[in-house]
Amino acid sequence: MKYSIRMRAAQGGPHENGGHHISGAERILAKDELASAAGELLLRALHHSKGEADFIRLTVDAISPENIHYMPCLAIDSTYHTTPEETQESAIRLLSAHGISEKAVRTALHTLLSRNTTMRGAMIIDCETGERLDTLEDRGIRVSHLGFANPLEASLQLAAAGFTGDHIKEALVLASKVLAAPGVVGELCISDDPDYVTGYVSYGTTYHRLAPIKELGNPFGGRLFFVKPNTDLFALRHYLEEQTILVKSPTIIPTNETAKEASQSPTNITHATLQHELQQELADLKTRAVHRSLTTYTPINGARAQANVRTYLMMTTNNYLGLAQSAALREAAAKAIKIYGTGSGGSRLLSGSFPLFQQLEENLAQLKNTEAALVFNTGYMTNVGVISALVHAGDHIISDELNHASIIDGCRLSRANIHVYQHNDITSLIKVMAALPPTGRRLIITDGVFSMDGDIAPLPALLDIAHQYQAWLAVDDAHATGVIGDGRGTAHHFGISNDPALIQIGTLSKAIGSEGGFVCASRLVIDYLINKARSFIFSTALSPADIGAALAAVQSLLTAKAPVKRLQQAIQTMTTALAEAGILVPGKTEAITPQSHLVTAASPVVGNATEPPQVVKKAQNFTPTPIFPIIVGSAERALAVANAMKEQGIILSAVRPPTVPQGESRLRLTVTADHSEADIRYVAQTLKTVLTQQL
Ligand code: WAQ
Ligand code: MG
Repeated sequence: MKYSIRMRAAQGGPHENGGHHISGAERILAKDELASAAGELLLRALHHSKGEADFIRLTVDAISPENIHYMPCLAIDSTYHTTPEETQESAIRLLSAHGISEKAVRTALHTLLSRNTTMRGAMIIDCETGERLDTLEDRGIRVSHLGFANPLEASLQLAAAGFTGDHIKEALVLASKVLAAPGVVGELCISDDPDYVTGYVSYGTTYHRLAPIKELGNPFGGRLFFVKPNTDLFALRHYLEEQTILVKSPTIIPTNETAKEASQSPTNITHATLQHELQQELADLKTRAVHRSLTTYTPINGARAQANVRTYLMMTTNNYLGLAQSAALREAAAKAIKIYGTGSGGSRLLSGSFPLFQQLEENLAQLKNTEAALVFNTGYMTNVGVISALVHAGDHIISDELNHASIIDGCRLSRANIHVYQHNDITSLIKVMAALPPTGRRLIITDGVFSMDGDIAPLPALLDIAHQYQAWLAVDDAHATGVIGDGRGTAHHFGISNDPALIQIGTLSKAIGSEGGFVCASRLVIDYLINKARSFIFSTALSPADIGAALAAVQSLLTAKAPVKRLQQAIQTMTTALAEAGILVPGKTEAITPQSHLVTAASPVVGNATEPPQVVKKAQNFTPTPIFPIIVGSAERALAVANAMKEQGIILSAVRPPTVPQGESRLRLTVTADHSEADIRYVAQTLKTVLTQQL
């Protein structure tokens, strides 16, 4: 639990009775920091440069963690001048370069400077006209409920950069909160302390200190909050006065001087040594058989591709329904190009949101049974954007140990605390949840179908836990959409209906046969992501061809069941064929022999000369996904088997560390709706032969 402690001090009795305002301050602190803060605030009121307070009111109230929002701190920049006039001109230039009209700044600054009473709060100013919009007279808007998330850390960071004292600390927090307010585009502040002549303007992500902004000894100050026309003043005031905001510790940008010094500092890494280092690292990857390179394939359909005039069976695509080469999607993409052109030309929030987006998002929401959906440019960007928007420093992500790299990267980018639980292990998850501290948002995240193992997350149990521990549950259905649950994904597979705690992520690039990613959730969460997900906000929108094709695919998933049925049939056929070939695949096949517990997945059972062939059958824990992990052990062996298969006209991938753990290198074999029974039997038989040779 956090506590807000506020101090208001005046001379000549309380403010309400005409007392003269001396000082006000607020901290948000842990319980054991309250007593010393109270002492410090009292001292401030009793020894103030504006006089000794004879009225001091201290207020303390508890704030429950779910009502606290966290946000980043503005970056500090500084400019110094010789006279207040120069400084004020500099303030006008800075603000008018950042979305506020010059006239507005001049007008408002004039209003502020020509007052001869001090305001206790800020004026709200129209950023186009300079007109004052609030009607709160001398009181103005009083920003409160704010502080640093970690006051000690913030003080130390600031001190390390040469910034000390309460003025900058309090102003930086206030400015960070104000600039994040709905409608606010900038701020100007002049201290009312007669001996404090440093003020600031803020805009974008910058807190720009300016001195001297007034003459020494001048007891008048004030704040101007510039807002866009038509800003909802009621909502703005509520946010500024009521919403608790904790600001993360600042990262200090170097001033012009220190930046110059840094660029001239000597380095022991020259371009020549750098080149040598890179070559060494690549050579090292090759010796460990984990070097990667690109091969060009010309796709034919979901089952075949050409390379160097040879046609291969493609057993490693995520084009699970073969839609990427279907006539219907080609036509839909071509039609979209004819109508809307080849590029979107801007981010979704600017000019890039052509009409097909809305249709696609409505259809995606319908597919996943949610209120709303939002399309991103890739699945990777969806995970990174959604995670880093929903949780921040001080929050908690609880993540399955085998989650996809894009989830891991999203977790890191969010700066939230990351707690990893054992793969699909509910007991392990509960242990993590029970040990979480009471503060911070909570996000449990899992792949729906795991990309390397093909197994399915136990979503109903995960959702129960999410509810029990007040967490969101995000499921990444990259390999589940178009595949399980009638093609609707993991939630539908388990019969889970629309649930406000559930966030469904997916991709348009795999079974959907196009390009892009998406998230389906409540209208509220989607609106939040539109405003907060940086990978969404700062990307140019996908092109008409991508969206046209995706829309056709999603519409067909909503109506036609045939492609998903064909895929499910291919999964069954491959499972039977691999069992008949005596090949063990976790989640797909298992040995019937009494010693089955001795058979490890790393030594696939195939009929070879020294051991009697074992009987293999469909696994009891069979999972209906198109991913068949054939675990072969070392990276070298995985590569050797993949190369031998390629000679036989079959492409599958050798998946090696770091994608999978050491010693679990595997062949990742996938089937699609386009693979015929004959294709599948040929693959299983060839695999048996090759594995026997390689044993
Ligand atoms: N909410 C809105 N306005 C406020 C608030 C508040 N909580 N507190 C003060 N103001 C207004 C009010 O009109 C005051 O007269 C004016 O701002 C100045 O307040 O990098 O000390 O607390 O070192 O005196 C800038 C630091 C210090 C620059 C500003 O403001 C730096 C300062 P003060
Ligand atoms: Mg002051």
